[in-house]
Amino acid sequence: METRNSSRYKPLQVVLAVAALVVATMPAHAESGDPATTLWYSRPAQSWQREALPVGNGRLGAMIFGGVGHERIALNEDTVWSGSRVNWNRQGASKNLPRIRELLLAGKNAEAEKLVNETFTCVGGGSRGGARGPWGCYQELGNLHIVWDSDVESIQLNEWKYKMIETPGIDNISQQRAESERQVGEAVKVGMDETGWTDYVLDGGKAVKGARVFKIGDRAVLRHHLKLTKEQLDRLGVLRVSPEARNGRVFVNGNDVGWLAGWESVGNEVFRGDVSRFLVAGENVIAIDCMRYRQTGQLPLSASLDPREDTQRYRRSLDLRDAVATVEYEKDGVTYTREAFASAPEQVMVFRFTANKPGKVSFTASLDRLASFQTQADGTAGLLMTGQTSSGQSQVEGLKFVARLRAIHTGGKVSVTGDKLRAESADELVLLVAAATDYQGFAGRNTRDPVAATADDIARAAGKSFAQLRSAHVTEHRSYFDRVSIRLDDGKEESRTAANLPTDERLAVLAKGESDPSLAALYFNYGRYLLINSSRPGCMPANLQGIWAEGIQTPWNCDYHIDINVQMNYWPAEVTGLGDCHTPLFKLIESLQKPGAETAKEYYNADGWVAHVITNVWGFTAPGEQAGWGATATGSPWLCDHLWEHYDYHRDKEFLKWAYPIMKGSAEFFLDMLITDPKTGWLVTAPSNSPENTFKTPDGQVARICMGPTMDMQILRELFGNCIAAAKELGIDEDFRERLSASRAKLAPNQIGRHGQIQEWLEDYEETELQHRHVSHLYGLHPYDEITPESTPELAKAARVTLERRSDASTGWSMAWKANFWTRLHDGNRAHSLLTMLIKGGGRNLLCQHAPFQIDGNFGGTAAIAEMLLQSHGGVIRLLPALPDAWPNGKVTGLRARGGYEVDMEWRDGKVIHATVRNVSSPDGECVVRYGGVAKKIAVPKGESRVFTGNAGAPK
Ligand code: FUC
Repeated sequence: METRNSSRYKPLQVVLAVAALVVATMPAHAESGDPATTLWYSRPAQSWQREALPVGNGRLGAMIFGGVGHERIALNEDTVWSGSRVNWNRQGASKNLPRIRELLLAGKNAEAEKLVNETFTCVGGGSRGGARGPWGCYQELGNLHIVWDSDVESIQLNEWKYKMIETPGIDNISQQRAESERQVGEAVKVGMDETGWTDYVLDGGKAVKGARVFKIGDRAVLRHHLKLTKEQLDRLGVLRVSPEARNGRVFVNGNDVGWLAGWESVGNEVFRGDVSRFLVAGENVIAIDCMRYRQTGQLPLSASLDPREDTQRYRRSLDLRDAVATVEYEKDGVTYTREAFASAPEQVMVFRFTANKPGKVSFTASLDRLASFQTQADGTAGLLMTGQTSSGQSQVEGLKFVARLRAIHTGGKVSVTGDKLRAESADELVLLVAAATDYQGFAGRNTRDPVAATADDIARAAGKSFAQLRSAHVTEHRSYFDRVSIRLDDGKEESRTAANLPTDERLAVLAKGESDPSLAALYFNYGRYLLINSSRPGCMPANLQGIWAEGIQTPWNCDYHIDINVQMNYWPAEVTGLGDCHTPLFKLIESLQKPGAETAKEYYNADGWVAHVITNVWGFTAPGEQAGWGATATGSPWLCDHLWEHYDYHRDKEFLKWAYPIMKGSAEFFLDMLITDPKTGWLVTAPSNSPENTFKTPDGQVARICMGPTMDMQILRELFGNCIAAAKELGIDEDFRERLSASRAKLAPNQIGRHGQIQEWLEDYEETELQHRHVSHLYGLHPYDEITPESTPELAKAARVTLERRSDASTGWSMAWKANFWTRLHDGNRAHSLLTMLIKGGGRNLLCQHAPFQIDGNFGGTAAIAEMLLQSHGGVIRLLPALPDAWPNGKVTGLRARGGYEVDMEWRDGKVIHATVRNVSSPDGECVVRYGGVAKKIAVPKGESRVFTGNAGAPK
């Protein structure tokens, strides 16, 4: 095979030139925007995770709410982490390994689990310490608040009364719940008797009377009586509750007006909504049903009734091709427009505020954060926010972060007093925000002086006009986004009508069971958009929320879970032509080798390197803190599969030369770690888990620790196979290849259990939770391809049984994985049904809700859509392998196939009418294309294409 030593990607200039041409010639979108590339709404967002719209440039991110009187822009930078490096390895853990294995071989799983818990987990608390410990947590950078001038004063809601909701004497959980609900239902009613309630008085956000610490799980109802005059009623109407509330609901005069969200509310404003239609002149009762959800603390600490935000023609949108979020509305005869984007060329976020009449932009801007920050003036037109996260260790400095804001105005004036920036009567105001930290690691910016770096960023960007900044940004973004296009259509008038509705209304149409194929196209495009903007080359890999996170203690620390989640993030990368956005993950994998080699020695006395279930930006590779889930050691080989996949799509030997030693190190570890099960003679991993799942042994033990779970064996067959193929490609390591082949043949095989299912464990244990979200034992069906309907029909049938038994409904990412499984079984309708459940279960902003927001489901859903249209595993390019009936017509361009090909396709009435296979980088150009049950071998020289028309089985 030919060796390419040129860069793996097209020269950027060429891409940019092409993209610029496209920008210039594209027709303008209609009012509602292109339904496959526009998210839009007719009201502001209330919830960060379910409604706000994300913009990003791979490193910097913002969530746009579009509030009229108060715009909160939640800011992120991809290295804002707490924690620090420590040694999490348990010294000498390997001396316990023989005993753990002995117990497992003797079938004493529960005892083995106990011993693993005592002697074979990480030290230092692992991820449990979260934001406060050395493990750390990816956190918000802060918030940019824009409070527009108003001549109406807010009313602070300070005088509350509360009552605890308690259910003494009831120990049945569902009865407890029903009783709590009953009490809450009573307590929020307008005329109820408040005798015996405790006064709870606030002043400036602090409790001055009735202060009390509420424990996790404590539930209380708070009530506030508010007298409003007719005049006040005309001018006030937005209720705000912040920042300490947790799970619960808000009631106005007995009407349920919305939720106080759970995870997302780790301190930020948690409720903001126009409640004017529920208010009356005279006495009003505002009630909050509030439960402390994840942290002990106070009840809501600040609430106000703010000016009404009556507008006409309000529109909040995100254009995925431009990567620009826009807010537009009319107020008192003036049309206001805001635009927001995060520029990769300039490394700043850009926010522009303007109106169609001069002198209308007047507001106060501020930068804040939930904790650990100071904001000060930065010259006469800027603010500087600095701070430090907690390192989790007393002698170690936390990471320093900086956000710097600069205002550039046209007309009017700008001034700064203290930590506030005022814009008065400007025609237009552009806010530039730069941010950086001093994180030094495997990726990210790696600057030691974030104060200086942000000053440089701002100075550079401030030298350009808004139009220049915007057009450079759009061109650069499109150089990624326009690599692929998609159109899905069912030819129905109703679908076209639905497609032109605001995005939240399209979701409602979907929930009614009606169709809107272009919503799936939008979801697909959104997945590409999110990947481009959370994982550009050189940036940190996309974490559990990409780069978007709110709060200090974020869900699961917003880290990298390597037993499905971070891998799923990258499933769409190669097939949608975003192989370069895959590279941040490779940097993470590369960085795990060194700590992973120490872990391999300390726990297994093994060569090579290993990482288990979770990792962070501090090089964590030890087992997790609990035996029940922390012992899976195949996180690292699963990661290594991504290295091979990247090679397989591009056939770039330079990349393989770089990646192979990493893969080899992972294989070396398992050659040492595997043991022989004397009962069968098979090689198995021990100890391990089938990710996060529990079983029951025939003698009644409930355990999670086991040997040789099916997933491990599948991953190792894949790793060893890939290493053999890679070493062959590179013409090296013949002896090692032989060792791998010999061991590979002895790995415990896939087995079919007593229900006809793919067995999840080495033994046919009973599952304690049949519908568990992880379906790890189908790894061999997807992403690996050792189970296919064509090559292993019996196993494929068993995989079907497994999926039926697991059932469809689950958490976000789990449904996304199931959609992918069904595509590999060529059941497009079932995949479509799962995809629909996934989309419906997401937020109004289409962000996948685990819940809470977890981005893996977006990426998994995007990959599933690609797999419905094109598959290329096992050396065969399959056109429309799992097309659902719901998408009879469509067109896709730019999808990538393994081997180095790019495919465009158009289909009508479920049949391909036109397809092009281009050889982008295959050295030999020989490929097999399969469509409609017919496989053809064709030759496509490098740089050329083959076109298929009519029945695509017959190349022209
Ligand atoms: C794994 C999953 C959970 C969640 C977490 C981030 O532990 O089992 O469902 O997605 O990762």
